[in-house]
Amino acid sequence: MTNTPPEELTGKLKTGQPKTEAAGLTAVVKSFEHVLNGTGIGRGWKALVKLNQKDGYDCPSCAWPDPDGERSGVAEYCESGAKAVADEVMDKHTASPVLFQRYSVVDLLQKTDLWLGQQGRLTHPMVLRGGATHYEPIGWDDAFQLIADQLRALDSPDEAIFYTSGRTSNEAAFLYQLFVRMYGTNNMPDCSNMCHESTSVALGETIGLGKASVKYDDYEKADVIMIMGQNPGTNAPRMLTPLEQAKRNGAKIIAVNPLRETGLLAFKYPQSPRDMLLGSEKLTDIFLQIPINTDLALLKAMGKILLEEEAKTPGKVIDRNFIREYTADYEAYVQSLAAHDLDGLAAQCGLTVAQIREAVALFKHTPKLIICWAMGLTQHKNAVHTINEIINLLLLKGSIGIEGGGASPIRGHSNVQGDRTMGIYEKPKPEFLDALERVFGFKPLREPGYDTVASVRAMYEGRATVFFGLGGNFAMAVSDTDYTADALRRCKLTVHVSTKLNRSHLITGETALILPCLGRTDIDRQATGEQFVSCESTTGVVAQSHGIVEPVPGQMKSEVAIIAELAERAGLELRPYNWRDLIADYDRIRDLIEQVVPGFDNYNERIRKPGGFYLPNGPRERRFTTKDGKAHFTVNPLTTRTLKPGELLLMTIRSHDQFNTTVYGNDDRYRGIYNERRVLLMNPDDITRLNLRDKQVVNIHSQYDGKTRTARQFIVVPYDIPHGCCAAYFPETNVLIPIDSVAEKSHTPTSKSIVVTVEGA
Ligand SMILES: Nc1nc2c(c(=O)[nH]1)N[C@H]1C(S)=C(S)[C@@H](COP(=O)(O)OP(=O)(O)OC[C@H]3O[C@@H](n4cnc5c(=O)[nH]c(N)nc54)[C@H](O)[C@@H]3O)O[C@H]1N2
Ligand SMILES: Nc1nc2c(c(=O)[nH]1)N[C@H]1C(S)=C(S)[C@@H](COP(=O)(O)OP(=O)(O)OC[C@H]3O[C@@H](n4cnc5c(=O)[nH]c(N)nc54)[C@H](O)[C@@H]3O)O[C@H]1N2
Ligand SMILES: [Mo]
Repeated sequence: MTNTPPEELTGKLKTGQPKTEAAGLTAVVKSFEHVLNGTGIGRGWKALVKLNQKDGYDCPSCAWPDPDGERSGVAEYCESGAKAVADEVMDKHTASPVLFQRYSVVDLLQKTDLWLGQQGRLTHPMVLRGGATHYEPIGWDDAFQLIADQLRALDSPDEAIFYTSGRTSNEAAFLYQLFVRMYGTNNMPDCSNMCHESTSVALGETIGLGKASVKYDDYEKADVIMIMGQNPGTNAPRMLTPLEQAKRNGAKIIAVNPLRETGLLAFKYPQSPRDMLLGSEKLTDIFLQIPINTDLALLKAMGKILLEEEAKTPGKVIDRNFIREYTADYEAYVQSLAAHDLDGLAAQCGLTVAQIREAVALFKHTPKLIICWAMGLTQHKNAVHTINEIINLLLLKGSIGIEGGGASPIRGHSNVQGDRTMGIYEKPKPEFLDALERVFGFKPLREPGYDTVASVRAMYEGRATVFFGLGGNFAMAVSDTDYTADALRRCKLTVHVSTKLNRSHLITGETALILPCLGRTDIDRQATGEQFVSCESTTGVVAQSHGIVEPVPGQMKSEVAIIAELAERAGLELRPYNWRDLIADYDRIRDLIEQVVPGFDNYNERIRKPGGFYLPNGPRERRFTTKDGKAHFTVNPLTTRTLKPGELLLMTIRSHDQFNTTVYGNDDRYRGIYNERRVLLMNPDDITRLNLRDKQVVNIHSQYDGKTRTARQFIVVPYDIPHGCCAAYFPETNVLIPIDSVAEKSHTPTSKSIVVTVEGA
């Protein structure tokens, strides 16, 4: 049986010049096009105008915050947000029982991910019974009973795995982890394990909190913003608004990326008449186009230059008072830098020392430096080290805990950060478990559970036999697609709580269930009336999200209701509460959260204020909750990777027309690629050197521990990318990433550095 999307080419690839500015009118037109393709004008318009408004819903597309204070008066949307909304509100088709009657699971596996998504919202609980070829409808009660029976039949609760994707609300996430811990396991892998886990580990160790230290307003107050390994034009377009504002206030922007991403070059704000008339704002002042995974060398070089400059003009460059009062291990850091020479570091990142000096000159004399980063840094073997090195630089400058400066990881999924705050974590902190024990009177398991990669291994090796996914598309999102698919197929039961059909529903255990749920945009009515939920943005603001469109006809339930009913059916007694009462009124869930999670005092009152509230953040006030209360400099080994002749380093990235594993279309407009996703972006010199041709169809191989993995049928496209590097889209290339190839400490799959060879197909 196939695991991956069909390996057919569309035969329609067109390429053009990459765009030089992001957004503008085309983005507005595209937004409406997407919405109107899936639904009528009334419903579509309603959905768009309520996006990120104070009486509206939190945009499902990314975790970028709203401006501080009130939420925007008019809808602040972007093309990516509009696509995500269109994907959810579509009602021209539904993936109802008729669809599953017409197509067997094997038929559906032959379809592309784009096709699966286009079938519309899931409407009824469906079951695939052992040996059956088709999913068939099942009543909710029977579905819950089936899961409860299976959970009860396990020898140990640790034989079940409970995955979470990052759209789940705080309320649902809290109930989910409570249910799972009452059941008796910490096997709670989440999409964070594949995403910003390296960030959480690095920041936790160095500054005591794995979250951004900046607020939204800091962007407009910064003197220098360095954007590393992130493509905001596609993946966080609303971030371009404060970047543009920062530029107007005189800030300088440094971008570090192997690709000249359009959103980093220039931006035209689609909702500003001024921009539409006067044209785009140039964004990046210095572009450092470095080869994949050489950021560590660059950051070390920057630190070395700062120290040199400080020696020339003592007291003018680094913040000695801050270092003395708030940090530890400075000496070790300084000493470790002495072992490297600038020329060597610069050569490793393909730059001249002069180029790096030019960048450092921008922040030499100001602490108002923000460094942001995303997947370009987190998904490498040495990711934690690279992020540690960002912190070294910020500590040298005293940039943490000041206005206009700080560490700014840009989270991906819209509530991935909130889910962690709510306790979705395979390694829960003892204080969190103590609080659960105090409030709910049960003894939660203290041993850590499986993270994502460990879960796959456990299923593959038969140590876990039930997989439950709250959102997401596990089979496609995780590395080593064939291995992961085999792991899922060895399960007794796989269950997915989902809004839309995806490939994970088709790669099943002996028995499989699809439980359809309401999405962010849907009105959620319960016994006491309409409910709202809450989400946390990348800067730690918790705000409410209120569905605004009528759900499509069907039997969907809210995530909260699904979890609470399942918990009840599993016989878990919630003293002194009652699962049903929690479904009736989500305020009651928020009351419980308030008792367990610090920072949520008067949750129900504060969540009703427009714009929500900031969670406490130690580093923002220079309170570093590490073991000794200090922020830590770290010494991070510099590893160099030498490629053998014929080898390239592959990064797997997102196109402009996808949200993670959800494919909206086959274009990547900003990069000038149309009608095809199976492309391999290569440096023109490498194409010649490897005897390949422009538009040649190739197979890509990765070798790891003596095993060859192959992704078939990709078209070579010459692109402006450093020598030795190449890029292709995920999830199609996840087949190439060995399950064991993970970042040190964080275990994040190394999705951005895979050694590959390429040969004509
Ligand atoms: N429209 C849309 N929005 C999204 C998503 C989506 O799929 N679509 N996904 C959401 C999620 S979950 C996430 S995590 C974020 C992801 O947001 P991004 O992190 O922006 O996503 P990627 O496409 O993985 O892009 C990584 C960027 O890092 C660069 N890069 C790769 N390797 C390196 C390296 O070694 N060094 C440096 N300096 N740069 C490197 C790539 O060229 C690319 O520009 O976006 C969120 N928002
Ligand atoms: N090679 C490679 N692999 C990667 C990455 C990479 O850059 N390269 N990026 C990684 C990253 S950063 C991430 S975050 C993961 C993403 O991994 P996941 O979070 O598992 O994947 P998504 O594609 O976001 O999940 C999409 C599915 O979620 C369901 N869904 C959407 N909205 C809702 C909702 O409101 N409720 C529920 N219950 N379900 C919903 C829909 O059914 C949809 O099909 O992928 C990772 N995988
Ligand atoms: Mo992510």
